[in-house]
Amino acid sequence: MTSLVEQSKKSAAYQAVDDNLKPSYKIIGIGSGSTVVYVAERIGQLSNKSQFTCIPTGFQSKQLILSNGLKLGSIEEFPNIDITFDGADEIDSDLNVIKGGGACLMQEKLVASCSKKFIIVADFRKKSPTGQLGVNWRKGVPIEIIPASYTKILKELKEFGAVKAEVRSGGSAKAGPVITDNGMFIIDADFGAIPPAEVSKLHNKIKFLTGVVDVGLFVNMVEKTYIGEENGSVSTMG
Ligand code: ABF
Repeated sequence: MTSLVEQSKKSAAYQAVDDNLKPSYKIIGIGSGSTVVYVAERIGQLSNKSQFTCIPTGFQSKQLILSNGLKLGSIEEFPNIDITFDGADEIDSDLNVIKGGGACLMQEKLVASCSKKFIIVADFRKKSPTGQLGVNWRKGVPIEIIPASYTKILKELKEFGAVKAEVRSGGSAKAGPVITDNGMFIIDADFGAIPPAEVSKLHNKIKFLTGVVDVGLFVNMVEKTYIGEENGSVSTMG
């Protein structure tokens, strides 16, 4: 039996594709995570799917494109993307989002920044209940860093007010740090609730630190969000 959360992911993804994928589009960005699985599935059902070239945001995303019979392209060949669909860890009232729970934030931001339209698909748990980031998503802001810089950056994040900041590990003490598709580490930094007006400032401060590759705060990038609600409906913002 499909769970409520799974059903809400599917409804949001299917509606986002149905509402936004125009026949004139050629290049589509495909994000990462468990909600985008349904985006790729929906695009894979279209009779005109061969007209689209899909640009991945990481290894999982590449597999999704191929397993749904879609044409795979690269961001190097196609830096002008018509539309990108991606998931999120949390969404605030200004459509700023936390991303990177799946450790793909750098390539997700690269693809999003090359896209004319950037659409977020998510289940009801991702909408912040207070409109601020860092409320439901308590694991912290994911930050991709160059491995040798972690001691320095952990110290700087604490000076910036992080109540907790740590290098993400593979789940056990023995597993060691998670390594991204780019060969980097991820730090998760918990700043508590971040008011929408402060997100850009925090993003810029972190991004400026030497050793930071990119920050899982996506500011002023999202055009529209599709949220699968608990009652089976899909709500949109933007
Ligand atoms: C990616 O997958 C992320 O940046 C985010 O961390 C996550 C969302 O996943 P899901 O759709 O599984 O909740 O898009």
